[in-house]
Amino acid sequence: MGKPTAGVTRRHFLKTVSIASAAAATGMMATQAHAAAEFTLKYANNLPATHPMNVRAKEMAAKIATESKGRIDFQVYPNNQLGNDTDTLGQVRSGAVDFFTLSPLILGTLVPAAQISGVGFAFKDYNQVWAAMDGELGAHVRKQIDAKSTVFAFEKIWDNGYRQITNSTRPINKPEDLKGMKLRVPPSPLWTSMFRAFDSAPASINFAEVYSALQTKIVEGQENPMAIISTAKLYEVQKFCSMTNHMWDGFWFLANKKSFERLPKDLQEIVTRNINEAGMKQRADVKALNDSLATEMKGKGLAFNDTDNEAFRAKLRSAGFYAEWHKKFGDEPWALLEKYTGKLA
Ligand code: X2X
Repeated sequence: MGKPTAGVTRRHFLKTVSIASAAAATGMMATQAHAAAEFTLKYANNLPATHPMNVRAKEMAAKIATESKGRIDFQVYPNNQLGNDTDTLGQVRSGAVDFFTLSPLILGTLVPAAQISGVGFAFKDYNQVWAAMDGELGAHVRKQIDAKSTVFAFEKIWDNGYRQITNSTRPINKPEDLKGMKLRVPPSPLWTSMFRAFDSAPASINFAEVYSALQTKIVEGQENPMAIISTAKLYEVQKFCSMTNHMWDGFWFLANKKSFERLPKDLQEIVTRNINEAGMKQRADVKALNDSLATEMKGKGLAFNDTDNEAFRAKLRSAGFYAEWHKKFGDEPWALLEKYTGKLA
């Protein structure tokens, strides 16, 4: 700090020095706090910061910092900040990213068995969803993930919700309305297979590129739960929303095994408990939001129509979709799925 210049009173100078010193000290404390984090953990996801996933993730990160007494700096990177889903899956496999929430169907590009929770029209309601995913079907999928990759999934899957079809061309009232429609689907063999069974023209595009693909008409439509149609503002580039509820979808909270194992056991417990607790809160938020948005989305200009699930389910059956995926997953996993859903084909 320089000597007082002519015309600057001594009192003013001392006041400036004390403010500057306090600021420096505060800055130093913040740096020290940051420096105190023994472990910096990066969690990436593909959803807007306003989606309940990120609201709960931020809250969870703060709890982990507090409960670990600052030893963990749990950093949340929403909205594809560290790359799109395909890129980030590679990063969590290598450990460049420590945690990543990913749909079981996109994870299917690495662990095919994980796609079983996304079979079209499988779960009739959330009672069936959570009985299966918190029960033997979820345990089966997590075992496959652990056996086949360098990542593992925490016990409580986070929610995405039931998916609806939006597009800019026509309402989808019956399966025939999907014929030839250029629809974006996430990169996953099952998603592509399902919309081919509907005779549409599915295009695999990562979520990071969906808004622009719809805006430039590379594709006519896409399918997602209402909370994503809203928070990603897809209503700005779509005209119709058909309530097909064609699939329940979730997000496995994935961790790189080596990254997690570097944590001492007490910190592993803090991270595990908070991720599962946040997942349970996020489930409640997502369901409430998905159930609440139709009126608001109508106000944004989306034209809504309901559909007859049975007609779409019958189309999948006649196209051989259920038989194809029963064969791909195998008799035992399929029987495990039907234990919760009832007979599907
Ligand atoms: O990519 C999608 O459509 C999304 C955001 O729902 C998933 O992550 C599966």
